[in-house]
Amino acid sequence: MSTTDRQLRVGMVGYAFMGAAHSQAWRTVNRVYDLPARARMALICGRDAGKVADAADRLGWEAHTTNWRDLIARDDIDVVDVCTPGDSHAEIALAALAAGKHVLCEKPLANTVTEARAMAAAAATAQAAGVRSMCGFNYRRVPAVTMMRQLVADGRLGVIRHVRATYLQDWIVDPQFPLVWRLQRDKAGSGALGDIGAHIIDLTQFVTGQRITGVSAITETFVKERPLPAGSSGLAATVDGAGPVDGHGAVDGHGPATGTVTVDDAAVFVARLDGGSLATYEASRFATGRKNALRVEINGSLGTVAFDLERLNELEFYDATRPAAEQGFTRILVTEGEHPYMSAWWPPGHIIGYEHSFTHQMRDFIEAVATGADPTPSFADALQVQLVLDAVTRSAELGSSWTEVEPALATVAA
Ligand code: SOE
Repeated sequence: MSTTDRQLRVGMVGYAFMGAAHSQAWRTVNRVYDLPARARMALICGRDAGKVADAADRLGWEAHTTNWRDLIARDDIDVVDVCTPGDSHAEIALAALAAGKHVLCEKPLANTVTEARAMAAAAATAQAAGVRSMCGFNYRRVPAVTMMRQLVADGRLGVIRHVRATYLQDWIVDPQFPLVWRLQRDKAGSGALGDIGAHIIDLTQFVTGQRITGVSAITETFVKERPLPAGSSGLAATVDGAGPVDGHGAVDGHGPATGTVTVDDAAVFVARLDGGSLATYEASRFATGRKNALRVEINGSLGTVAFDLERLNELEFYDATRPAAEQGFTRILVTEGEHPYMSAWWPPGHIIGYEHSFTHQMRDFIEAVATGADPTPSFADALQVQLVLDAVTRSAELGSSWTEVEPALATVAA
């Protein structure tokens, strides 16, 4: 589709789930959208030479390397796409920005506020030199979510009173699920809170145009010890190839070694937003049966809009301004040409999927970089999400707003 000869040569670090999702988007974006530059999948980087060679072949990258510093040092790389666990986001992104590379960094931006502040500051400095950066909160770019934002911005909901967001998964309900990097604070920063809670924090702020100003939170780690992954070896065990964990008990053939889960399995918090809304958030990896269930409902003085990722082509919309006899939730099928992003895809009614949000993300990134604009969400936007994550963690640790319920008197047995 793209008629331009201008190329953006991309170097991607990481090749697991997000590396695959980003690769699909880099492969597709210029075939679907007519953009002022073409993404070239120049180089993929990963620690394991064999695995990254396989990934290059499978995902469509021209070359591969095991050294991200070499990737950043090359003058034939324009964009660095960071798809690694959170503990390396800052180091890689800071080096890339310093080298004048445009950066797309997966969410959450970092594992700590300190890292996120440094990244946001470096991005601001680089921006002055025309270097662009963006954080990969991809759900903003589901057409129905962008439409939610438009409905709110157009005043169709009136004054926003409630924000209600849940993101529920169940992939670690089995206590025998091993201690992978996402369950280690030093690798992931936090658990469900930063991994999937970050999405609903960003998404609700994006949709409402409001920012969270305060939270009261509780978190829980339901399963506190887990088997080390196969191939781990005692105290120096590596987990999922992501680095050492403090495994307990050497693997000496007498039962599997285990390690301590150092992150939350679930986080629940209430929040106030700066536009006066009250909000509730729930992020859990123990919602048995919920595989990747992100739901958001916004209640306003004039109406309600609701989104369910499992029905991502649809919005539920309640317009309280309609004649009483006609009021009710309508189902908007967000596949018309005038809907966000949809003109490039199929005729109305031909639905799209999860992976399209990444293609939309790359579309907007390429267009911004090629036209000298700043893509969103910026590192500053992502820093604000990190500040919310930090506030939730501190609130849960302090337990300051927690009020015990007076135990009921012993009830008479039924
Ligand atoms: C967690 O399982 C996860 O992969 C998140 O890390 C992604 O951001 C989300 O899009 C899907 O679920």
